[in-house]
Parts: sequence; C-alpha cells; structure tokens
Amino acid sequence: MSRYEKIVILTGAGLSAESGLATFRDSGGIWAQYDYRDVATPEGFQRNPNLVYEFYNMRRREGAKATPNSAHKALARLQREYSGEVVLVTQNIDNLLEQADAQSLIHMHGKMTKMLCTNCDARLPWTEELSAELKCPECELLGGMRPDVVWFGEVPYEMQDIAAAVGACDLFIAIGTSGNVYPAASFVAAARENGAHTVELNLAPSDTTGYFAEHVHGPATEIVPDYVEQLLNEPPNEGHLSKSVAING
Ligand code: BJW
Repeated sequence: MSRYEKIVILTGAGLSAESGLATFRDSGGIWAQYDYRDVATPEGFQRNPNLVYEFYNMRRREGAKATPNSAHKALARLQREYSGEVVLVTQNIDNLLEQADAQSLIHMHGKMTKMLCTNCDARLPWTEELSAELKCPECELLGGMRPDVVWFGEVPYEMQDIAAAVGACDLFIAIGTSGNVYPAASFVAAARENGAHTVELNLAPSDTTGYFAEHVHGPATEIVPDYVEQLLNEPPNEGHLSKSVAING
C-alpha cells in the first residue's frame, strides 16, 4: 500500500530545459526573443499568420531533435512502478514524456506534433511545415491550419479531468513551471485546499512558491529522479514534514 493514493504532477518548460528546449520566462528564454502577443494569441495569428507558422515550425524542428532527460524518465518510471495512481499533466507541447514511455499524459496546452483546422475543427498529426498553403486533409479547405496549441485567451484542454484529479489528489507536485500562467498556476491552491501535500521541484522558487508545503530547488535532472526514488522507497504512512532543500545553491 503506497503512502499516497493519487498523485498529480504538473510539469512546465523547466522539465525539458536540460533536453535543450528553451523555457519562456528565464533570461534568454523564448519571450526574450518573441512578443507573446505576436506568436501566442489568436489575435497575433490573425495579424501575421506567417510569423506564427515560422515560430511553431522552428519549435517543432527543435522538439524533433530533443531527447528525454533523466527527469522525464523518472516520471515515466514513477507512473509505471508506483502502486497508487499517478496523473501527469504537462503544459509542455513537446513529446518527451511520451518518448520516455509515460503511459498516460494530459497535454493541457496542446502538442507540437498536431495541427488544428480552424474550418472543421479536425485535430490531425502535423507531419510537414505549416503554412497558409496547406490544405486540411479532412475538409480540404485551404489556409485554415494552425498549430494545435493553446494560446492566451483560449481554454486549455481537458480542464474537467484535470480539475477532478487535482481536487482528488493527496500529493500534488509542480515541476519546472514559473507559476505565471493560469489556470495551471492555480492548481496548487486547489490541491492544498483539498488537503493534499504540495511539493515544488524547481531550479528556483516560482511565483507560487508560497503555496507549497515542501520545496526542492535544483536542476530537474537531479532533483526529479531523487524525489521519485524517495517516493518509490517511502514506507506507507510516514508523515512528510514541511521542508526546504537546495541543491547546487
Ligand atoms: C527549471 C530548469 C531546470 C528552468 N530544472 N527547473 C490575470 C490574472 C489571471 C489570469 C489571467 C490574467 N490575465 C489573463 C489571464 C489568463 C492567462 C494568463 O495566465 N495570463 C498570465 C500571463 C497572467 N491564461 C490564459 O489565457 C489561459 N487560458 C485561460 O485562462 O482560459 C480561461 C479558462 C481557463 C480554465 C477554465 C475556463 C476558462 C491559456 C494559457 C495558454 C498559455 N500558452 C503558452 C503558449 C502555448 C504553448 C507553446 O507555445 O509552447 O503555454 S504561454 C507559455 O507559458 C506556454 C507554457 O506552457 C506556459 C507556462 O510556462 P512554464 O512552463 O511555466 O515556463 P516558464 O518559462 O514560465 O518557467 C520555467 C520554470 O522552469 C521557471 O520557474 C524556472 O525556474 C524553471 N526551470 N530550468 C528545473 N533545468
């Protein structure tokens, strides 16, 4: 019998940083090079679709070169080996958790391997460079294809399932996310309100750090495998004390 019955793990860009994929808000991150209003809003796409196509074609090319790191692999292992339920929710649009063999995963901000037809709402595998010249394979209309990702002002995917899981978990862990973007940033408060133990695994304190009962700060490739090992070896019903640990400063 495991210590926790239901674990929800929310991941962000910091999980994939050591696989070579840029984060958004760290210095030198994606938002230092692009204005999010131009590339991550429906209005930006309407104004200049070519810039958005170029941005996501570039992100998809970089994603295709990346490989899972030890943190992705540790989370997949936890999902396979933990005797309680482990729900993985990612804000990342890369497929590194799938590549690490995660069994099930909610991509709340979509995927860089799928495209969406704005004419017929088909969600399709994205196999070639996106452009205004691409025809929808379903409705055959031209010019309506866009990346199947969630931009500011749009509702993230699978919110009902996520809310149910967060409301029912007894352990909530956030990994490599700044706590800057809602609704993901609100999950910790909801989990805590429901009595869950809450853990932040991040290089540095996030914007929502104050909501977490336990903090481990360091690179994901070090702290995530360690934390997973601890969970897998933890005797049942051994209480967690509130603590802060820093690795590498
Ligand atoms: C490491 C590390 C290492 C680095 N190891 N760690 C005012 C108040 C509240 C909300 C709003 C508001 N005004 C507008 C809103 C809503 C808005 C919002 O949140 N805005 C804020 C900016 C204020 N949100 C939305 O519009 C969302 N929709 C919505 O709210 O709909 C309404 C609704 C919701 C629910 C039910 C009903 C209705 C949609 C948000 C869509 C976000 N989209 C993006 C881009 C698309 C995907 C893509 O292109 O990839 O998603 S934005 C971008 O931010 C991306 C990410 O998924 C998301 C989160 O970023 P993340 O992952 O946290 O990355 P960073 O860079 O911020 O942080 C990295 C972290 O890693 C840092 O902490 C580092 O320390 C750490 N790190 N290296 C460990 N090696």
